[in-house]
Amino acid sequence: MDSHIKSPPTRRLSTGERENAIDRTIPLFPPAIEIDEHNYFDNNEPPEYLEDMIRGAQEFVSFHKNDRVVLVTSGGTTVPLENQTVRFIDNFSAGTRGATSAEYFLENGYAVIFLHRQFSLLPYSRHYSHSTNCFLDFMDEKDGKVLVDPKYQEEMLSVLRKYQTAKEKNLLLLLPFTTINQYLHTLRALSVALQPLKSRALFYLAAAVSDFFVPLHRIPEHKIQSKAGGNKLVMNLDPVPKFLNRLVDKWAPGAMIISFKLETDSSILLSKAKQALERYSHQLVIGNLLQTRKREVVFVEPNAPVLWIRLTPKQEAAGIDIESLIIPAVLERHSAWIRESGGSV
Ligand code: 9Z3
Repeated sequence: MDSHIKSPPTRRLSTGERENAIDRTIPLFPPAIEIDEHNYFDNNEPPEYLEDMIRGAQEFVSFHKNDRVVLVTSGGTTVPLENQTVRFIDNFSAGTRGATSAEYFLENGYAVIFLHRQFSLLPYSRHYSHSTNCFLDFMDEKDGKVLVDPKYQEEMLSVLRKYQTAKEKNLLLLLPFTTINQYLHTLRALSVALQPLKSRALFYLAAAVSDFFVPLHRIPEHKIQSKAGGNKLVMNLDPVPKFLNRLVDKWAPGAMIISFKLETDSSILLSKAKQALERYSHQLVIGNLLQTRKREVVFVEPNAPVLWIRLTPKQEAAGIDIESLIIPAVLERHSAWIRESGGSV
C-alpha cells in the first residue's frame, strides 16, 4: 500500500494539504493472486447467512438454466471500524446505476441477480422509495380508502406491471450486502453458483467497492473510545485485494465480465479504464466520472475504438435514463460473446 501513497507528509495531515492525499495517477494495485485469495478469505470470515443465500442462488440458476442471467452489483460497500459496528466508512453510491440497469436487463429478457447494498435503490421501487416525495405523497384518500393519487396512476401502473411480471416469472433475485467483506464473500460464492450457465452468465459490476479496509484481526470488538490515543483517531487501512482477475480466470471462467471504472478527474479516466482492461483481461470496462455519470459513459474494450455513450440535452431534459442506451449496447456484446463461445444466442 505504501508504494501507492506519496512520500510521508512534511506537514501535519490536519492542514489538509492536497499533496498528502492518495495519488490517483499512479498505477493500480497489483491484481490478486491465489495466495492473496487464500489470505483474504481464510482470514476474513464469511457472513453467517452465506450458505442459505447461495442455496437460493443455485435454485434460481437452475430455474433459469436455459436463460441469460446477469449478476448486477449495486450500491456502496461499507468498511466497519468496529466489530460491534457503531462507525464505518461509506461512499456516495445510492445504487441508481445498478437498479436502473437491472430494469432494462429484465425488459430485455434477462433473469437478474441483484447483489445490492441493503436499503439502497431497488429495481422498480426506486421510482418511489428514495424520491424527494415521501411515498405517502403518491397516495390519496377517497371514501375512507387509500388510493394512488390520480396524477401518478398511469406511470405507477406501468411500473407495477413490470414489477409483477418480474416476480411472477421468478426473474429477479434480490440479495443484500452491507460490508466490503460480505460483498466479496458473496460475489465469489455467486460466481461459482453461476458457472453452469457458462457464457450465458453476465457480470455487471456497478457497485462502488471500497479500495481500503480494516482486516478482521485489526478490528476492535467494541466501540472505539474517544480518549484512546489522545484526540485523534488514526486509521490504518489495508488495500482491498483486487479480485477481478480471480473472477475472470477462476471464479467465473466462460462468463462475460463488465466492470465499471469511476474517477473524478477526467484527464485520467480513459487511461485508468484501459489499464483495468489490460490488467484483468475481461470483456468491457465502462468508465464514468462522478460528476457526469448520469449523462455519459465510455466503453473501453479489447480491439475496438473507445465508444462514448451520451444522452443528448433533449433526452436528459426528458428524463431518459442513460441505462436505456447502455443496456442495448451491452446486450449486443453479450450476444457476440455467447456466439464466439460456441453457444446459441
Ligand atoms: C460505478 O462506476 C457506478 O457507475 C457508480 C454509480 C458507482 C458511479 P450511482 O450508484 O453511481 O448510480 O450513484 N461503479 C464502479 C465503482 C468502482 O468501485 N469501481 C472500481 C474502481 O473504480 C473498480 S471495481 O476502481
